[in-house]
Amino acid sequence: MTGVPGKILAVSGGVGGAKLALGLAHALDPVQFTVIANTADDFVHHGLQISPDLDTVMYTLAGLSNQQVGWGQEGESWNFLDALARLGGQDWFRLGDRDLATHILRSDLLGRGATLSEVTRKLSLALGVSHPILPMSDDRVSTIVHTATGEELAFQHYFVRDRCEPEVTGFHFDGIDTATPAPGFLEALADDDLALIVICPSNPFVSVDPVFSLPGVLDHIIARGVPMVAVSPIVGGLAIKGPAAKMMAELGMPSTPVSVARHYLDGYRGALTGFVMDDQDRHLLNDVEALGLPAIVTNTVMITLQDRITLAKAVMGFGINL
Ligand code: FO1
Repeated sequence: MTGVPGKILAVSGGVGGAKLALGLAHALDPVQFTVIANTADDFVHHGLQISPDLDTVMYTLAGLSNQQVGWGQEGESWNFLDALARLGGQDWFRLGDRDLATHILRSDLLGRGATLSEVTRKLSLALGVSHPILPMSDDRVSTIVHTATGEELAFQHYFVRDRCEPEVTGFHFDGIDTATPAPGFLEALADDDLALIVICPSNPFVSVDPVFSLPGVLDHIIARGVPMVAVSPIVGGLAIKGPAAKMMAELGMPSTPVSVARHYLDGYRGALTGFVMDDQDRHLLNDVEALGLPAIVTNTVMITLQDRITLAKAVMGFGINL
């Protein structure tokens, strides 16, 4: 389906974001749709440059992603990790044999002077992904998680090694003040044909906030006045996947779509113009609209590919007309 006048830019991080990105990719031509992926989850592990949210959206659009957990590749083998553990190496971050090729090639190319954007383009084209996937920045930005014990954790240590168990008190994004949006990101925002920005159902704090904290991004969006719609990652008081609801509770927020809407409204200087929430939260629609935010209720729980495509079309139909 195109039928959509203009271009769509989606901001995605994590598994939930990639699901909607896939629905949008099925509904839009490659010239119409670009994904901006969070890179503040990135880290160096075993000497390898690992970009989980870029890989999750790349594998998902390539049809290669593990359907059970959403990250890594389908049909993986684990010989590398087993051999590494036998040698006494760290095996808490599970790198499959096929996935390892991505990290090795990315690390090799980056080490020889390529930018993250150039590497992402090479890898995604090699995997047959025709819709452009851009890192939010080619500069290193690292989410640091502040915990109740006072310890500050690198994101993957919090998320994977410590299984999201530490109590969160806040975050900061190391490197954000000097990071610049990746080539193509600001150009996409300046494109006269840009009709809509979609914030996918990703973790607001650690997947979405880093992207909009990049210097210049919100300024460009506000100057353009382009519609921007967010899909709630919280359904019925829970995150479909990941620690968003737990983080909200620890930050003193009710884990509801209303809190997500308020977080984006307060944080993004009025750039948010619409909100999409699940049927299960229909009773909260008035609370969101009372914030002055137009909202719709639809099915946002994406089990099947058709769910992804249907949600994508609902988001576009709503957002385009804001
Ligand atoms: N998430 C986990 O919970 N456990 C893992 O062992 C794990 C390994 C992994 C390997 C490659 C990759 O691209 C992602 C991986 N993830 C894993 C997900 C990763 O932690 C992402 O940061 C989350 O998806 C949140 O964005």
